[in-house]
Amino acid sequence: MALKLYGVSDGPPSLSVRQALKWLNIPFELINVDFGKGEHMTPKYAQMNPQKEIPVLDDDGFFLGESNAILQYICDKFKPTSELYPQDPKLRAIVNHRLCFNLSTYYANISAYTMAPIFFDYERTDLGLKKVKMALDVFETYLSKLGTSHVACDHLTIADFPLFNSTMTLEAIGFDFSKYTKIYNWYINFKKNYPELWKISEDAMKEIQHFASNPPDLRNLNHPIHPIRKVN
Ligand SMILES: N[C@@H](CCC(=O)N[C@@H](CS)C(=O)NCC(=O)O)C(=O)O
Repeated sequence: MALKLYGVSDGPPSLSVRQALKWLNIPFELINVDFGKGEHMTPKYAQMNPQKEIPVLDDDGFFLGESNAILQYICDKFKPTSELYPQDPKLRAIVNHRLCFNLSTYYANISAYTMAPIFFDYERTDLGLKKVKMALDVFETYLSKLGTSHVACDHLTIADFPLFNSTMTLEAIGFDFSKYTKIYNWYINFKKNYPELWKISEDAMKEIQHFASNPPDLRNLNHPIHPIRKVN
């Protein structure tokens, strides 16, 4: 049975998985999950992913959430010799480290500042900005220390995708990160060198920008955590 990916069109974790599947030429069916309608919060969805988060991969009834785990699984299962997820233990460790860094720090800090105030009733705060700058500083340091063209080595790996998509949300809100020269150059080069992968992120960025100017009406979402903005 064809691989299925339950994804949301403007969600960075979903974009990263789509980019890996595209790069690896793995056929899959993309099932759009309507975040605004709370399709990811239904009991049926929770059967697939008890975290009620998007994306979820369905490999013939094997359900996997957490985009990092999905990225690792699709490489291991379908393209085990691909350079996208190297076998060399040290190189693989750096890839895994950068995936963890994105999940725990980079995306966590950046999305709270870029995405959350677009979709929910949050303000951008000075503390939030400090956290973004801290994340950028650390990422800049990692890139400087390695001195490679990509985030883990001198070629594309699965670690590039999530870090790229987190950074894309900064561009989406017009946040100038050009003084982080290593990040900036890596980001620009990704766009230039992988236009078909950038297209996936670019379409999402346009959606995010649309929502930034036209806040979505999520009053029917009944979200268990996030405060819903009042829309006139
Ligand atoms: N750590 C998860 C995060 C996934 C995630 O947060 N996805 C968002 C959409 S971009 C979501 O489903 N949020 C659920 C909610 O806010 O209700 C991953 O990398 O897959």
